[in-house]
Amino acid sequence: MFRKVLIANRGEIALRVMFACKELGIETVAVFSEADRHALHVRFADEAICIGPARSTDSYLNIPGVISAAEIANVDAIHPGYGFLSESAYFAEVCEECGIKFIGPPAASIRLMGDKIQARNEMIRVGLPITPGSSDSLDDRDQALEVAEEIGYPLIIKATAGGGGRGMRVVRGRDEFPAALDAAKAEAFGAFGDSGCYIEKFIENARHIEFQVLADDFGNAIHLGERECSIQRRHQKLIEEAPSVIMTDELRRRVGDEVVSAVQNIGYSNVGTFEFLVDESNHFYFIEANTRIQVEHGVTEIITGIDLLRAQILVAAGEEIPHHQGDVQFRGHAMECRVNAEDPFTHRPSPGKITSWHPPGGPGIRIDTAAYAEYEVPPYYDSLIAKVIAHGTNREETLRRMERALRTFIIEGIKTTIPLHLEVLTNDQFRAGDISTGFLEDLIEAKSRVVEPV
Ligand code: MV4
Repeated sequence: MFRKVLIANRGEIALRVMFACKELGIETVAVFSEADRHALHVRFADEAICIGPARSTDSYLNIPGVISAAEIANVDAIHPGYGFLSESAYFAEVCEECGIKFIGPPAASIRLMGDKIQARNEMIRVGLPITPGSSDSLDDRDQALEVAEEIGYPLIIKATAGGGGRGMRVVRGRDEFPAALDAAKAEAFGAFGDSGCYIEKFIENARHIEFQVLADDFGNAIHLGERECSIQRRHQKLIEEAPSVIMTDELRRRVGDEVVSAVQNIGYSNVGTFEFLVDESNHFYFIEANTRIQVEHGVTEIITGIDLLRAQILVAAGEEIPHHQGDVQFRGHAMECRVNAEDPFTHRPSPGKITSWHPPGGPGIRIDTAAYAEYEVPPYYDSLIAKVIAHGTNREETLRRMERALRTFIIEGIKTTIPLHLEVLTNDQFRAGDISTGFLEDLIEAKSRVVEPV
């Protein structure tokens, strides 16, 4: 087992990793930027090392800085959390070359999944159902149009290096295609330094459902069921829940087994998420895989009773998965609302001092946060300030607990997304489970039409 772990992250996930380490008897080392001097991850770690100025490119993303801190503190391993360096195959390689264990999948798996075309082709090879689409980068314009005609409209152009929605264009007919391709390529180049794009058939009114997997270095792999993540806005998830209302035990077993077999086939280890689009006939289509612990992992922890961070650290330390598929049970219902420091309806960031802070508790409520009263939310990073995770025996009870928790969550001094969450939670369509990826944007648009202009 590791003696000492460096946590290359900040905010609530740095605390979540730290809690798992403490419970395993592992010493922790925090790294922090000049803007995070008063952050809780700095206060709660056994050691803390400043690695640079506020801008994340100068601190949390600075590989030589993070590695130097790891060398100075003499750690055995680095946990990257999510975001920042968590999906950098290069960083994972640098860690290994320095004799530091990267707590995540093998660098080769990160690199494979980071290239969305390669990931698609590999999933076709191992037999996972996938959206119809192109198997090569669309470099030649005439050839690209031919491929588009073959796949048919509507289609969606995505960036090979993308994920999370950047550089995407929906195309509804032949005449729109050339301009959309040029725009997608330019956007992809700007965002990723790589203009590579590919095409998929566009799935209308899709749900976004993902499967959590856990695998070790001995070829053991299990799935921990699905999370429904259709409530998103600008490709940012707002609410996640498990189980999905469309899921049956039969369907979960079938898709879960397919994912597990794919994971074993590609030699994946550690935690991972396989994202699917699900059409109106409940057909699953793989779209991409995430090779990190995700923001919404807590929803799965609650319904399975499995500590994903603990399991992740154990398998990285060379142990076998501490669970068998047959032992995994799905109990009750869980839902997470991401509370961000931003204007709930314009989406504008709202950094600043939290003047008043009282997080909810009580039956079935878990709060993952690194904020506190008088804390100053810095403007430099992601605006997530708390995750409210509700648990109940069924969806109805979970919804009631979530609503109660959000209505008694006192946060003053900054704007938060709580009013938007309440709008969703009290919506009849949402309460009926009738959701798809377009739901939130439609709701916000409908609302902006009835509210008088200011
Ligand atoms: C899609 C899709 C429909 N068909 N792919 C992928 C990343 C995720 N954040 C959004 N993604 C989508 N991929 C196929 N083949 C629909 C979405 C999608 C979406 C697309 C355009 C505009 C808004 C969207 C909101 C959610 C999902």
